[in-house]
Amino acid sequence: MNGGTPTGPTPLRVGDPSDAERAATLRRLALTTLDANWEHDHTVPSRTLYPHQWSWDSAFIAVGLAHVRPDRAWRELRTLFAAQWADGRVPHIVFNPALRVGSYFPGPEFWDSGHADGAPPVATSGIVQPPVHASAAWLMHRRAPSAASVQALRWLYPRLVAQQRYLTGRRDVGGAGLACIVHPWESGLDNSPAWDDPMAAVPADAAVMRAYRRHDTAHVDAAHRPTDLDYARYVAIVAAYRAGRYRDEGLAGRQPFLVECPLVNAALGAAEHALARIAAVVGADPGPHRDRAARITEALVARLYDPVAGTFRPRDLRTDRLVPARTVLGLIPLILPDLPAGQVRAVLAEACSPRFGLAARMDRPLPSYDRTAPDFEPVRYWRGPSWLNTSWLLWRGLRAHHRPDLAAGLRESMLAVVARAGCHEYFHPDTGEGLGSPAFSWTAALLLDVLADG
Ligand code: 2M8
Repeated sequence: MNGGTPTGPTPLRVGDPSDAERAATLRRLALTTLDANWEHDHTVPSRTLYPHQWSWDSAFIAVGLAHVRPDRAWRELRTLFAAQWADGRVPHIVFNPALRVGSYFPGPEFWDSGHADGAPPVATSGIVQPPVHASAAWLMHRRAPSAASVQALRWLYPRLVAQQRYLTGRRDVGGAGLACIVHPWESGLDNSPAWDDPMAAVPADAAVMRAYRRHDTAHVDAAHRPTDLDYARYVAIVAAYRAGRYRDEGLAGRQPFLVECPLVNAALGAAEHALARIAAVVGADPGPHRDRAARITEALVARLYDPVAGTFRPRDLRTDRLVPARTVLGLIPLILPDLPAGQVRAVLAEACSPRFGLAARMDRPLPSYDRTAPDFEPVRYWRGPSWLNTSWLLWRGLRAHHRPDLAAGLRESMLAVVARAGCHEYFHPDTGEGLGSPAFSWTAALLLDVLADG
């Protein structure tokens, strides 16, 4: 696979007579993909590249499964939260013990969670991912409320609360009520240009990777993935955290990468809004969740909004500066229903600028990075390609802030790109060519959610 000749996607328009047919075809494709990736009690993101269970993937997958396989949707979340640590952290990977050693790098032997206090019996990683699970659980229940969904919410509620407590407590390194991430993997946007500056401070040498075997580049063109130097730094950060047995006391003195991410913190605030709704269903008090939601939104605006650029940016806690890159991360705070009007306007202007090209009729899918930047890379993972999950989050934000015109444009671009290329992991932001895994679960799942809105 390579960058490909720009042939350009030919999006079908809403109202086209073949719309219903296209929707039916896409639904079948999505279901086949999700069924093929189901693994006894969870869904793998991809059979080849990611053969274990991933945290935020499972939340997106559960949202889609709720439309077609509700039992499996709740099971997906139960399996993930059964691996929650005693301190409330939800690990970003839950390893499948049945897989052979070496089926993914870095695997359970590298993370060595067994020696950490409060880790579950099953092997996991020691870091987290964006807390999109409470919002997912609320959407799932709202989609098909039943005795079973209420029961599932009752089981999940204290666990979701513990997840929030972990992130706003032990991870509040900046002291302002936001969660700090200690690894780019925690953002989910591994090699985003947002991390270039903070990562440059992580001492590492690409040659370190000669001691390990990467598996990703056996399945996907190396030009579409993070570099060996990126991986050397990923490994160095995990090694530092692992050396402290993944304890969070004194993080500022021990960890080389400490950042407040707009996506992670927007998800954190949205989770409190969702928990307020869930609390009302399970007989708990929604009030404290509403208060926490308001505080998170306030802190997010105070610390991560850049009034000069008119977008949100991650804050590097090592330098106390906002990072310069303008990435899709900056648009995601739109998912907060209580985002102030000024920031809503600014984010919409940023999204509709030539940098991201959001429009009521889009000619190209939403990129993960400013497409006018000189270092925009259309095929390299999170440094340019279009991803369904970030588009879906923005789509939800547009609906929450009453922009049906833009939401419809984005929805159509998501459908068109999958109709043309299939359930790929990511897509060329100009041609729509499919990149990465060709049978990727969250693409399939979020497609189902988007289709249900038709
Ligand atoms: C990617 O990240 C993993 C590490 O966690 C990897 O590159 O091996 C990211 O796209 C992340 O957001 C995603 O959750 C994961 C599994 O799909 O893959």
